[in-house]
Amino acid sequence: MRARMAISYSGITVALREVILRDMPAALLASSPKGTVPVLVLPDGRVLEESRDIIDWALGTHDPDQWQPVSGEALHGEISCLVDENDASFKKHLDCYKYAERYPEHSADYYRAQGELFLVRLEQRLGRHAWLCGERMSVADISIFPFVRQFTHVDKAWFDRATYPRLQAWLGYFLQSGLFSGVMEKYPQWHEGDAVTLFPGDRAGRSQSHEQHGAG
Ligand SMILES: N[C@@H](CCC(=O)N[C@@H](CS)C(=O)NCC(=O)O)C(=O)O
Repeated sequence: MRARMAISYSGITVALREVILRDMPAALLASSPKGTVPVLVLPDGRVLEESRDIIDWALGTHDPDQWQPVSGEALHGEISCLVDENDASFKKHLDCYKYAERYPEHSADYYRAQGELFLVRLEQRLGRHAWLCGERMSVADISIFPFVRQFTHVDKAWFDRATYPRLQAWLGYFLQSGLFSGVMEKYPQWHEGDAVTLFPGDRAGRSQSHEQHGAG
């Protein structure tokens, strides 16, 4: 989701190949044997296999609202650290909480409490400034939002009752945004020989076109 949000925001059009994870197409595995999505194949043959690399590439191509601070700024390091923490520990707790039956060493409540340590930090950050890393939206907000969304969806009633007013408002902003609804559109599974599907939508006049494999 975050790679698609960054591509959509940057105004680049890619050829989208929707993948069902249990039915990985040979073409995807030929480009990226590690068999995860998203994968972006660039016209020069480079293959980006991590969503963060795709985001960096998209913002490096066009970043109209400067989501990515200039390299070398202290903010750059702060954003990287926060997203690293999201991708490592918070994502691990999210997976355990979401699929608690697969991790019977602890209860779902335990995993939720572990994940909440990160939510508390996000809430505190939003108390200090309007967005996670400052007064403007940054790549940190975009990179972390999909995971917070998943976490809160495990037990939405719980999250609605919980006292994270700023995080709830922050999440609500994204859920109502055109950026989010634009990436939630469903696409049919891609098969070899299919006509090209453009993402995001068919935009006349776009000149850049790359190939992206993604799961919905
Ligand atoms: N580090 C990767 C993680 C991507 C990831 O976990 N993708 C999931 C789908 S959202 C996947 O491909 N899972 C298939 C698998 O691990 O077998 C990234 O952010 O690009």
